[in-house]
Amino acid sequence: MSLRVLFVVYDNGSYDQTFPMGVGALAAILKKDGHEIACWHQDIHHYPDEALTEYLDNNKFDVCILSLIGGYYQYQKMKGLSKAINRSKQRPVYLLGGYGPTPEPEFFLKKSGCDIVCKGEGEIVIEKLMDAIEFKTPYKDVPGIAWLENGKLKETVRPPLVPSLEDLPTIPYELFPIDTYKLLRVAKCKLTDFCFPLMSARGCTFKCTFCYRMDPGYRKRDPELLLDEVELLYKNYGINRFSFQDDLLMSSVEHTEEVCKAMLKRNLPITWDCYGRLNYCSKELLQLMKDAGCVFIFYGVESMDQKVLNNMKKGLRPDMIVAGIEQTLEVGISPGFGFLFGNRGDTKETLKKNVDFLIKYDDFAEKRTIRPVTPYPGSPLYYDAIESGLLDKNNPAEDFYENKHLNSDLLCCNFTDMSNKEFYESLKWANKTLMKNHYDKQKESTLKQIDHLYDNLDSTFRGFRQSAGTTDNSVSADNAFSKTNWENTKNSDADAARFTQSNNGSTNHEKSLGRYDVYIKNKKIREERKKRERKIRLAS
Ligand code: B12
Ligand code: SF4
Repeated sequence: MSLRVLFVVYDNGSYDQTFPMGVGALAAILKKDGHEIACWHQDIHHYPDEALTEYLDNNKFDVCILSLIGGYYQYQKMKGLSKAINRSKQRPVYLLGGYGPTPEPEFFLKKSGCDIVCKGEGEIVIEKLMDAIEFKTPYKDVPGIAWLENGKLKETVRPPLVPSLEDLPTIPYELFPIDTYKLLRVAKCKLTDFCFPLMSARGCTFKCTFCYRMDPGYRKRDPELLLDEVELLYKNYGINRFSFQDDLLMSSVEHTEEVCKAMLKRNLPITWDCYGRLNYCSKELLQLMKDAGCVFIFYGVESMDQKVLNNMKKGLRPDMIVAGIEQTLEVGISPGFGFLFGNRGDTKETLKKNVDFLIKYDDFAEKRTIRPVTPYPGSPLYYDAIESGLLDKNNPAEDFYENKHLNSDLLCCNFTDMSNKEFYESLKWANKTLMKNHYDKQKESTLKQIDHLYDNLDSTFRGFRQSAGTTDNSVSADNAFSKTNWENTKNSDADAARFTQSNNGSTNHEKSLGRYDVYIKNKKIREERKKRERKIRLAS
């Protein structure tokens, strides 16, 4: 016998969608165990919440699953969808899981009316829970879950994490509308790229105070098996741009090297982006990443003030940040910047440092704005907010979700010495300055393009509309002609090349292992030089 399971994928209010990898991971386990899986894709079809009631009334499911992170938007979606599920005439067993419910299971059980909250990584939990549901055995024997019994919270201990990510079954992509998901737009993608998220590892070893890590530790995938999945997605779905969503692909120099080596070995015509750490940057490593197809690295910089960085346990120094960003730009990778305002120690002056930095190093790959820090439930900052009275200690989750975290661009808790009024005035100034800079530069570049078009009668111009609304805003005056609506006319083969499309590859260079060998050689030279310099320093 098997269970009929429905995944409810909520609407993110966006015109393009990120494939829900958590749902995919759970679907892989359910498929392996022979359960029947369906998805209600509100994210793609934008159905009203009530349509879920009708769907459940007309289609019998044993279990329905909602996976949720802890944002205000997801919380509101959860409330509407829970109502729709609970109203159904043949309501299935309703499960919630993910980053949102895990640290505050009781609150989510009560608010959603769901039957069970599943905590942390889900593969082991879902397998055992499905058995308990199917064979009607007690929940208390299932690890990593929480439920209410006569209004009282019951919880079981978390199971150990899956020791090796290689033991997990591959996501059953054939069960999902990948042709829609691959239309996702990401920074520095071309109009013709098919983009898709992927994980090279799970976890993060750093401990930034504002960040909630649901599970401890760090587990990486075998780079060769990771590349098997890249190859499968490229060959089966034409995906040629991979957006690594693990907390930190650059979690260590070693892991970054291994992934790059595997990318070079396969030599697929793909590009990729990832999250990076500035303390692991070196020009050689970044060059290796570039050679392996990396076009964009999103760095969590957070602040350019040392005290604020220390307060949030970021493990970075402003000089390290500047060096890393300069090296990134130098090798030709576009940097993305995450900045926060409102951590302990933040003032108007620290904010100004952030704005100055963003303007100086902005390559216009994305719009730059700064957001207030949010103490997401489960993060060290959440407990700091509770302890310092910024969140109600009797029901912090209720205070967070219902009263304080109403929008990611508005203050949730004020950790600074500024008044809320001063805080907002500062942030308003910062974001206006950043946006003005963005649009000024865009205007400047567009006007330059018009000059270029008519002065040079450039027949490769793709039309003004082609560039409107694209994510490629590479519009600095210097690179005005690398915009998406301009094709490369610099070499004599340009005309032939622009009408010839043998595959939808987004790189124009061959990736070869020779580049890895060059990297290793340069790394050795750099290490030797460092050793020599150290010896001289010690001797003098
Ligand atoms: C991709 C992503 C997004 C995508 C989500 C798209 C999608 N369809 O999934 C988008 C861009 C929408 C997004 C937005 C935000 N995100 Co985000 N995002 C991520 C990211 C990078 C990857 C998520 C992922 O796919 N993980 C891989 C899968 C395998 O893991 P998973 O989804 O957690 O699922 C596993 C478990 O949670 C569990 N599980 C989940 N559901 C269920 C259900 C059951 C029944 C069971 C048994 C188990 C279970 O099992 C799964 C397999 O092990 C994570 C960081 C990370 N590396 O996880 C941040 C992360 C989830 N995001 C985060 C945040 C804060 C946000 C924002 C709120 C930020 C903001 N202030 O704007 C916004 C939301 C704003 C908004 N308006 O919606 C935080 C979450 C913090 C929190 N406490 O919830 C994270 C952890 C980043 C971080 N380190 O801070 N995000
Ligand atoms: S913010 Fe980034 S580096 Fe810091 S703990 Fe979270 S994932 Fe790790």
